[in-house]
Amino acid sequence: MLPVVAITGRPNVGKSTLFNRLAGKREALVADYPGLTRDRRHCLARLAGRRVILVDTPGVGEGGDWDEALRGQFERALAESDLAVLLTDSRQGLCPADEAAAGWMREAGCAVILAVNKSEGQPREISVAEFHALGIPDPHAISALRGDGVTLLAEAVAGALPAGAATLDADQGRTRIAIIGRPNVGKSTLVNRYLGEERMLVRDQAGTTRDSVPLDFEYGGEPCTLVDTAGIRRRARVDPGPERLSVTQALQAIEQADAVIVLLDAREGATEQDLRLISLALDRGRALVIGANQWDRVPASDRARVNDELARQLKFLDFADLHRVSALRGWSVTKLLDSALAGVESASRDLPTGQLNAVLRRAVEEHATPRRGGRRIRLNYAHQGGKRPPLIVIHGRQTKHLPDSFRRYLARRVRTTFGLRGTPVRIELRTGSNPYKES
Ligand SMILES: Nc1nc2c(ncn2[C@@H]2O[C@H](COP(=O)(O)OP(=O)(O)OP(=O)(O)O)[C@@H](O)[C@H]2O)c(=O)[nH]1
Ligand SMILES: [Mg+2]
Repeated sequence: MLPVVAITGRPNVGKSTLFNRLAGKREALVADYPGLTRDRRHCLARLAGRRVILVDTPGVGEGGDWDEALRGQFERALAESDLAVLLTDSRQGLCPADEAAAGWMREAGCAVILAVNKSEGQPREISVAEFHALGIPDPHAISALRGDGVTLLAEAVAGALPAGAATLDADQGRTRIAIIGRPNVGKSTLVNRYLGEERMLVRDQAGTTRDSVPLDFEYGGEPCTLVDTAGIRRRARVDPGPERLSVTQALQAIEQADAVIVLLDAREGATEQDLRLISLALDRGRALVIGANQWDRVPASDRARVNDELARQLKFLDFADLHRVSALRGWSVTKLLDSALAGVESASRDLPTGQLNAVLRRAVEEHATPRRGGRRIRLNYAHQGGKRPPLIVIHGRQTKHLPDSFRRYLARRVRTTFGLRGTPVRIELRTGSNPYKES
């Protein structure tokens, strides 16, 4: 489990600015796919070397009023967090809403670090003076915009986090599969189907009860573990209410998995939230398979249309298998596992340098790179820089001007040549004669 850090505070104090600064350079080098909804409120970040899930929250409590809907979001963000940064604005000074937020966090028993933003150009003591009244020790004076004090803040946050809880160990030879999806799409039904169907899947710890090693099973001789999203702890300081999409939970599950099954409701097609979940799995580079569930409930006369619509919506995901399934009836549910395992196998493949360079040469012959200032962008040399997902490092000249569409084209060529299924392929471009120098 990764620790979760929420950035909270009134509107306009600079939460999103701080979020963006702490998020830093996106780890992912997956090309941006047109049509993907990206989540700008959650990200994986590294604070003083510690990996965390960072959550940006909407501003609450303007003028001491609590907008009910926003407050609900605020409470849920806190309930899922290990620690909150309460951000205030030194220019506006202490506001009733700051006091309300601090009071509420105290009630909720939430660990809080206070940061006084927009403090550039004045001594720390002056910035923080009136905020001592909030009763939160050691306020930080920062400028999210300029970066002043942000490193110290990040260190303080990292230092205040609980010791790392155990995550599933990557090297136990088990393939870890997460099932994520919006509420009520049928995740639990699918999990039960996998774990209950003894003919199909033999759980390999005979005699162990479901609560001790509940989610290990064997599929086609392959030891697997279902990453249990339902069991991913909700920090139950407040009643979470009816099941809602928790991006934080989904991120925790993605983090622990080798492959992700995104389950959606075929009757509704790929909704914006489904696309958001897909983008989170892609950003993390996980092997991916899509299950269009409740297929048994799509009237036969409507299936062709629903199918076309899904294919159109998910066209950008050309490398991921899409299966029409019914978790309830057991239709095609093993295909999801087949695809997940195939995706992990593809993601782990060795891609020999000679063949990669042949792919690169042919790709550029058949489709010339664009020109930049009269000269073509050059792509000279490729090698594999990593696995799970495959990372292809390409060295050349002026590579930072290569359009995303060309990057996607290269990824597609690599995938088709090597027959990779179910995994994104990352392309990292470098400019410079020294292959190991960053552009
Ligand atoms: N001078 C100064 N301005 C800042 C700083 N941080 C943010 N701002 C500005 O404050 C304004 C609000 O910043 P946001 O990051 O959008 O604030 P927010 O808290 O996310 O706002 P909501 O999400 O609407 O609640 C923007 O104009 C920022 O450029 C800072 O450190 N110094
Ligand atoms: Mg914001």
